[in-house]
Amino acid sequence: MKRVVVDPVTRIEGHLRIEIMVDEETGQVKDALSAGTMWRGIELIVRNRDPRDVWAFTQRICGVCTSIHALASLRAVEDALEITIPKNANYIRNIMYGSLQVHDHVVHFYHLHALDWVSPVEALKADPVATAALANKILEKYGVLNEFMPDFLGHRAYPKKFPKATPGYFREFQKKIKKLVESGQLGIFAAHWWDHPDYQMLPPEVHLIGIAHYLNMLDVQRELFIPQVVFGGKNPHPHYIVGGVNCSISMDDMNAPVNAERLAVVEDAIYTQVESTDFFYIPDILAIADIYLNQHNWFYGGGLSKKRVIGYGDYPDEPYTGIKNGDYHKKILWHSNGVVEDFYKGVEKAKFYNLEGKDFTDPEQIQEFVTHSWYKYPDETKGLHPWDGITEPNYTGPKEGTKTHWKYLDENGKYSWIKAPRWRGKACEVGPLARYIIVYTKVKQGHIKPTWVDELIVNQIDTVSKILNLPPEKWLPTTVGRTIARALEAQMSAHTNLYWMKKLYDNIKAGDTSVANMEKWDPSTWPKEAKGVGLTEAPRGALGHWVIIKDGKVANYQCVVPTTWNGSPKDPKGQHGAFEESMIDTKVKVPEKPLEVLRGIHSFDPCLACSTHLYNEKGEEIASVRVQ
Ligand code: NFE
Ligand code: MG
Repeated sequence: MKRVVVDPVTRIEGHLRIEIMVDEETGQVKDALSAGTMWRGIELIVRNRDPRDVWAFTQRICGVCTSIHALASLRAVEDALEITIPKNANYIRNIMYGSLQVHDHVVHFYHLHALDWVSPVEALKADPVATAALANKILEKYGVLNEFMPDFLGHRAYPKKFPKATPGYFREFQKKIKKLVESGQLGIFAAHWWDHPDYQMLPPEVHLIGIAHYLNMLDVQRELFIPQVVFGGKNPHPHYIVGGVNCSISMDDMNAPVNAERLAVVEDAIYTQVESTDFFYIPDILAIADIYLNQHNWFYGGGLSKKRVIGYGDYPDEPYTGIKNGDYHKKILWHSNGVVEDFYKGVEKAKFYNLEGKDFTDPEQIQEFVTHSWYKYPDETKGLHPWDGITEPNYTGPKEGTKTHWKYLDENGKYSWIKAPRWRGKACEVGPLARYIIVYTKVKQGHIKPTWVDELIVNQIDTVSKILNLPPEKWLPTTVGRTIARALEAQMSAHTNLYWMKKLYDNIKAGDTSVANMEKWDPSTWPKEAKGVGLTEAPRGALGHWVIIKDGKVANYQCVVPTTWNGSPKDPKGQHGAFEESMIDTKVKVPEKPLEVLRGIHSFDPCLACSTHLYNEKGEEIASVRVQ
């Protein structure tokens, strides 16, 4: 057995350490641990504050998915105080949310995950003429999803922005890569295991397509986020307000925050989102996936997604009054709320459990455990529902600077700053893959009358299954499937933004320019005590904020965040979190360079700032290998 430590894992948000125990003969990972190595305590900072301010604090949980914590917080406070936001605010919040999804997913794939699949070194071996021919072939074969993608505005026809692939395009990018490699200073491409045998699994032309698009998307990505800037004033950390949004609308006033001209700018950004996902992200990932799955039989990393996934649902079509009373789930277009078990057995055999309304207030359903986390509970064999949640740090690990510092994680004791959320005591995976599995199961088993968003998702999954010639239960719950699901979700979100734009235009045309409901702004209108829950589907998975308001102030606040679910350590029953399970479901070719495992971890798009909601323990090594 070899024990391999990677600390810190790079190309993620925040500070993550992983340890794997590898059987050297077979390369099978036998056991694995993941640890969040920092802590901040935003949940404590918002205590005793005015609940109308909390969205601005919680948004600082993360510099990546910032606005999603504002959204969850607004929803929690509005749920507690029974505030219904105006139609325009609902559509605008949905566009800001959808834009976050597209931006976050595109940047994750190209800039955090792509180098697990494609290499600049291999890209130099490609012929630009052959690469252009292949890129156009890829677009034809894997771009077929575009045929059923709806365009609710019909304002722009392809290809206005992105020209067909040409040899010149690839030659230019190849020159840039060559300069970097020849200088001996790889810059943004430094410190990767470029000699790993897995990079030989793709032809050089695919590598060049991937790296060229990596560089191209560095430029395009900022355009994807323009809606945040128009509606929220800036990015990161756009502005909101309890009761709605705070960008007033006046179509023909040149100086209004939202007018005809600025909406045209938003619309243009949304079409750029559509083109980036339809013509780059989807074909690129499907081309790589097809080769990995069908030519190399590479089905690793499913882990917990095979056993159990959870989601909360999102995209309220119209304003709702209350989440915990069930109105939110009556209004949503995206029915990813629920739990699905055993999807790997096939969609007919998978087990489905619904989650809505009062399920989120039930103390037995969602709980957090701290048996293996650096926090203190009165009884650590039991979990706590977020309304009863306690955040009391209790670091028991080795001290910085001492000899034993970070030698090994203490798997029998506490070993992470991440708590362990569980559903009815059971470990679950969250994220795009979870959401896609849940919608697919609900529609195919007939649990819901599908909306157009649900149908679109089923159509995407069935089309990809046809292209890959594999049933969903085979390709979805894998590392590759997790990465495909994120791309499909980005494409769905981009096209959904066109739908919200249409609704926004129509509503404004009908004479409604209201953006905020201020009826309950004054705390004297509030009950003495109120409790709320705010739900959303953050880019990395199901996100919930739970608030208790007493005498106009926050009495308790708990965030249960996607990477807290996925990156959780073990619980009292010894169940691993999703990162750990995915590592155990993987084989590595070179134990001291576990690229396959990193690829699996990256496929979750980990965010440690969110999950530990930062005191930085300095690791002593970047990557180290120890033999047991
Ligand atoms: Ni910091 Fe986050 C997302 C949240 S953590 S990125 O998405 O919530 O998983
Ligand atoms: Mg928390």
